[in-house]
Amino acid sequence: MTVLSTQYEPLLLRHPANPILSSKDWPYSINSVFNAGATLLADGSTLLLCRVEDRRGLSHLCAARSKNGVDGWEIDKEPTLMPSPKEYPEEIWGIEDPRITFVPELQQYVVTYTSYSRGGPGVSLALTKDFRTFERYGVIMPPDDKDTALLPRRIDGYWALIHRPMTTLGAHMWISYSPDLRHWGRHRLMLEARRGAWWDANKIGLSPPPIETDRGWLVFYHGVRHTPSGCLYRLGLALFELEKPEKCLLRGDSWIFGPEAEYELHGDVDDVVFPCGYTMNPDGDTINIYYGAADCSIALARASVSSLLAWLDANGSCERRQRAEDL
Ligand code: BMA
Repeated sequence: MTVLSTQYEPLLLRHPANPILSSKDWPYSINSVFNAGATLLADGSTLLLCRVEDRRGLSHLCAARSKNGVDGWEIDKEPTLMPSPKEYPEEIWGIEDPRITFVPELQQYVVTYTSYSRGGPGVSLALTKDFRTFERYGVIMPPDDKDTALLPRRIDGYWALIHRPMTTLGAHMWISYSPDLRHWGRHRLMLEARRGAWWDANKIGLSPPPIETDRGWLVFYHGVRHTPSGCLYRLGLALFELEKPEKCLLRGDSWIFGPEAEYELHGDVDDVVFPCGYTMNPDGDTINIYYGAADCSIALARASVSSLLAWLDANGSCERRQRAEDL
């Protein structure tokens, strides 16, 4: 049996300037801004690709750039990536929740995002060098599927994509492989939602893209708890094998970050923390996690990768490993 550590110091520290971006900062009229993908640009500045919901209820993506990743944001004057339902009918009800992976082999950023189609949410992919022009590949995973990110390098010669299809098995995390980013196969169940009263029962999904460490891929995932007053979105942690990322090495039992601050508790959707991106500081250990708060604003929390790994060692177990491998 796993013995829970008695350490309760917070692993993710909220930035005092939170929330760092909201609708009042926007150069054009919007309803809300949240769930942003994040990356560092070649000059060391931070780029957020923000999900912006307009006043019709449809979302598009808009880039914001800052030298220090905290303030002084320069926001594109117009939407950066709009849904194009004429060419991509799966984007008819908007595009949402981008994740960004810089891929050294391609010298490009790969953006995966939710395309909201008549059939529900699907996964779309686009490549960009500068977040000004994009090469769209269209839908790569049919509905109902979302919460996707590409790993930054090939595994055994194939690109690897984490995603969350809804199947009769439930809302679990899967990984799929491709030779060319267009054709996907070798689907494997990666991490299952737990059941019953657990904080991550029934529905989980990848949060930011995985962080490559020498011990494995460190993965933040969100768990959705259904309560009589609505859903509670919280974050958990797991570690996967570097050259076989469907293999879970450790999974924390408790959540490590949940809605507590006013801007996380109250908004268009109460009780939501939803990170889609992180950046790494030059020390190679401090990460800046950008998260949507209550579907209304973007907030920032900092964490140390070595502390996250130490927490997993003290609080993680391999309980789910066998089952996921069996399927
Ligand atoms: C999820 C996604 C997120 C959203 C969250 C809370 O299913 O749609 O974009 O932030 O719900 O509403």
